[in-house]
Amino acid sequence: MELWFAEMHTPHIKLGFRFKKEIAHVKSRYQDIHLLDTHEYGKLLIIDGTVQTTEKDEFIYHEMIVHPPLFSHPNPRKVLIIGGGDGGAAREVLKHGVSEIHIVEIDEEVVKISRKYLPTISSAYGDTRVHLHIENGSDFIKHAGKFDAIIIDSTDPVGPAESLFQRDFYENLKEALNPGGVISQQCGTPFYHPEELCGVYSIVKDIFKHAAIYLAYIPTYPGGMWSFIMASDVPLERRRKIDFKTKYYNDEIYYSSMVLPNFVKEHCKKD
Ligand code: AG3
Repeated sequence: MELWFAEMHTPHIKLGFRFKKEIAHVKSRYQDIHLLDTHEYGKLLIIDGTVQTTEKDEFIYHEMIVHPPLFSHPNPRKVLIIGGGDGGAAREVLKHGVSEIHIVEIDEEVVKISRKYLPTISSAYGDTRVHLHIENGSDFIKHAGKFDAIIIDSTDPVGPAESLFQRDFYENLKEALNPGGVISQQCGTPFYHPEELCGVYSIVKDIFKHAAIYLAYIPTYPGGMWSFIMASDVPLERRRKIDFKTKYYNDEIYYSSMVLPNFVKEHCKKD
């Protein structure tokens, strides 16, 4: 018998993964979490039926949620990650030689499963500069102190992550940034849900002096094309060249990822 998991991208479209076995299944206080061993993509982490990360393509998402914002900063020291319980974003942040990383993850079970079964993604937890807080990110940010960069590595904007896509959250983020600080956030699939991206973009560009939409190509996420936003009160420029190894991000991609197809520009009324 063949075992298949499929994420519904719309009620009429799904992407299926043939898998060998289910490694773990936990129903936490917040979400339904599965870890599958797939034939094509290595281990696959699923939350509430949506693909979060796979061993084979996680590098694209984790490099792209981290490196464009961090290379926009001349010398990031203290970084906050909201969500990101699997540790993949923290692993990339460590490459910048930062002094402190705080991960605020609402669901401890995501951390436990990742640490146990996804060692290449969760390796940052072994570093003494990484501090984990099991708390709601939108509460944490009100008493968090100040950071050079804040990365919002959340699930989709329904369920536990909903408050991370609302205006007062971004106002609090701005308060929690040091001068020259920068934020980034994943904003979903521009092909199927442009309103998610454009909603965040219109709030963020109101609150910060500079905001940019940028894209990456992620085979296992709905639509394949994925959107992110970064924002700051200083102009978004590449302030350093890369001096470590990556598999997706490079100096050219810093700028080319901000070049948008017309349908995205038009949806977000951006010229
Ligand atoms: N967080 C964003 C995943 C969103 C995917 N959405 C979907 N498949 N419908 C990824 C967490 C990785 N650290």
